[in-house]
Amino acid sequence: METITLPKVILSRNTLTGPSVNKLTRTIGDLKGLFNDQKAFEEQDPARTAYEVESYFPVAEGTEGGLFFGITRLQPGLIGNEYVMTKGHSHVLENRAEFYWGIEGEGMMLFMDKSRNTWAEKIFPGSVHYINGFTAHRVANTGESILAFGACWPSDAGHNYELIAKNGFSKRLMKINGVPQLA
Ligand code: S6P
Ligand code: ZN
Repeated sequence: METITLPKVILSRNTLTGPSVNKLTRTIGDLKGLFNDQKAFEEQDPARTAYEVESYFPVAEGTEGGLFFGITRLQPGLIGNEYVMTKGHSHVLENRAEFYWGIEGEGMMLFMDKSRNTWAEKIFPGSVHYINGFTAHRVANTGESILAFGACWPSDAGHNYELIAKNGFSKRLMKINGVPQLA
């Protein structure tokens, strides 16, 4: 057995490469129903990329005790007055926590607890965000360029997209008077 090997995955600023990297692209069309301004949403090209995710799953999904690692590159822009954002999710195993961190660009991390209280933290290169269990999370790009961020989460957390798709967050991140505000 080789005792010195090369890593399976390389993180180069905002990009994860290697044979073990899983890639996912979400288009604007995949975000149907999430934005407040339906008319503005329909004026968008549904095939346009909203974000790309590169993930490393070193163990099988659902494994207790393992970790997953991912990088997301979220495009800038507004749909109506609402910033382009990720779908957002909570975890199937609701007590599972997660770290996000800012790599490039600027944005806002949105949190919502089980009582539907919503709050936000600024994301910027070097910012670190701890997401408690029982807390839904999503990211919005409030800048003029790509927002790249990392995530690390338990391999048995699972993703629950349905709750957010159905009920949304209790507040939206809107551009009001030229600045991001929860409304
Ligand atoms: C996975 C981690 C991220 C997100 C990605 C896209 O747990 O939180 O990799 O999957 O940022 O967001 P979403 O809400 O569409 O999964
Ligand atoms: Zn998560």
